[in-house]
Amino acid sequence: MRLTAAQALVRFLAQQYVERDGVEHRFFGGCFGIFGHGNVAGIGEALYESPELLTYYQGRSEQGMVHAAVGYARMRNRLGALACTTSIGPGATNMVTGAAVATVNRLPVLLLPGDVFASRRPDPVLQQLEDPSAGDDSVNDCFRPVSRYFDRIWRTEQLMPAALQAMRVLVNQAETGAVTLAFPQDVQAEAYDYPDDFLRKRVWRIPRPLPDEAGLAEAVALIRASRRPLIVAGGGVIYSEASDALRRFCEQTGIPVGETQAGKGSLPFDHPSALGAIGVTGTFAANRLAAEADLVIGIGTRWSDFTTASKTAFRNEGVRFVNVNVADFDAAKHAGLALVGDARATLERLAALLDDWSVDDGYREEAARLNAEWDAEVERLYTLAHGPLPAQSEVLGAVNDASAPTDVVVCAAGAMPGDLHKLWRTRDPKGYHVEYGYSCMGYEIAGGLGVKLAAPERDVYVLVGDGSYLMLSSELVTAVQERVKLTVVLVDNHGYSSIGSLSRSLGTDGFGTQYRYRRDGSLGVDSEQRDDHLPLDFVANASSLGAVGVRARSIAELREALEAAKAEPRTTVIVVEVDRYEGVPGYESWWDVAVAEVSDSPSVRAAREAYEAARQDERSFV
Ligand SMILES: Cc1ncc(C[n+]2csc(CCOP(=O)(O)OP(=O)(O)O)c2C)c(N)n1
Ligand SMILES: [Mg+2]
Repeated sequence: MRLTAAQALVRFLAQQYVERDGVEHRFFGGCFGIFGHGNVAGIGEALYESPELLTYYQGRSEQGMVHAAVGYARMRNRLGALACTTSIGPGATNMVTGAAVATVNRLPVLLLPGDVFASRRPDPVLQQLEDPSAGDDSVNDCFRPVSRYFDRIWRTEQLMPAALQAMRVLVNQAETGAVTLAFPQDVQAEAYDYPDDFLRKRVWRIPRPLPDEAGLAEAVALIRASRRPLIVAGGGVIYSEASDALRRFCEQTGIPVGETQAGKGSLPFDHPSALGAIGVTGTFAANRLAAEADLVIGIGTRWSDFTTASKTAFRNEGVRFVNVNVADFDAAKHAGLALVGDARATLERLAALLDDWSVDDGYREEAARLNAEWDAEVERLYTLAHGPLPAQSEVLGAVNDASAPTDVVVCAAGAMPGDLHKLWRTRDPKGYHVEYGYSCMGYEIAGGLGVKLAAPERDVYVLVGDGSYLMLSSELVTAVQERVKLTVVLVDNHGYSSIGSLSRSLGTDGFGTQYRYRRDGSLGVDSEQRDDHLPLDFVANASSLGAVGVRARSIAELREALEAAKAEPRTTVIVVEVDRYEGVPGYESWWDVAVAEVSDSPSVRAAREAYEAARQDERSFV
């Protein structure tokens, strides 16, 4: 079929399907795009000519489009994705941050940045970077380290192998992440006779690989020999739809579970084996059992420093790790016994091999008791009745109360991810969506849009700080345009409160973290009581973008506004001011943030001393 390369790509994408457990879906749910000279007449023309092939979504910012695609892919458990097309130059590089979000979180997105003329005829074109020493460099080379696969389509026929490689990586549960096909604008528009074979329907089967029997036998022996084993459930449990298998495994063996950010929701919050969040933002329940665990079974986790409390969480002298992971890269971490395989299939196999074994009753009861004690702490923080401004934890409590079990809470950066990790009562494996692999400010609203596009039947609650909102809230307009309803709760604490409290703990007094006017040459520090916050009106801002803007002056007003938002078909932004200094404490955990080794400031010197002492507890696990 004689098609332009762009037309062929769009036809190809529309014909890609995935199948897991006998259920088949189309892989691409559409294509986000912002047009410029680098794609308007290529991919833009192809989408215009055949709108039935791929739904076109118009973005506000290229970064926001990729966030939406990331949210979509995560909500679809990596079995669905969106493509993103941009012009060349700034439109393209605006996607680099989004690419990193996708790749760090191991979520599939297909990026199609336009690129400079392959022919080089009109060089330098508008927005072209000229490298005097390399004619084949363009700004799109920035995508290489943040993509799991990168190619540039120099020739029309080269589209075919590139598109097939792109699909191989996108659907590969171990490899997936951002896939970038840089697409020179002249090649997009050039025609070629594409064979029918390239354009036929293609179904990619998503396997559930099992670790080898010898590895399983070794793991079973380690589990049988352990007295205080602990599971750390990561995002892989959710993506593999392994939460039921995990619950059965825990009920059978009595092994309790701590959850990472991506793994939160692996067990419902009130399950007796659920210890909740683990690590820096963990509960005392999980962190106490982690400290004593003699065997740690990581399932689908990449062992970030937040999960391991910078390698201080696991203090038992002889602790060993067993890592169930579809990616051998992650399975090998912490010198663990690597069980390379799918989470669900591996859990089912382990359950069969351990059907006569369980932890002792005392340990089982200890976990259940800790679960109940932790929930009492959640209740306390949900109902602090702090004044005059409420505490953030009360806001989370109100949103948790207002939301249905299958609704989704979305967040990414600031103080809320940690508080949500600790306090959110998760009742459904897909109910908790905090992007904490890259913790990218500005993900919240755009990511929430992607979640809602993937799961229109669920209500989506986006929790966003004032800082994140100011960084990237423009996809609100896309939500309005698509009549996609989000309920956004904007927590206003006049700046970067999370970094403010981190700064105070490291001796630098919240410097540079408040939204204030400059006075006497300075923006001030936290110990200086000033009341000259910037005159930001987020209610007016949200309303001006077409959302319903509402101010809540108390928790009671917030509850009313949340109820009103349920009945409202449009996107609502509820703005609530909280007490910046009333944070949720940490629970028996530590995070390694490097402190200045020399400083004129006595508070920094004191922080450095404490830092050096705390670092003594860091372990290497090699
Ligand atoms: C894009 C990006 N820039 C910087 C950071 C570092 N950072 C983490 S939280 C934070 C402040 C966030 O402010 P806000 O959204 O108001 O949340 P709060 O800390 O007040 O809860 C910053 C600057 C980040 N995570 N992402
Ligand atoms: Mg803030």
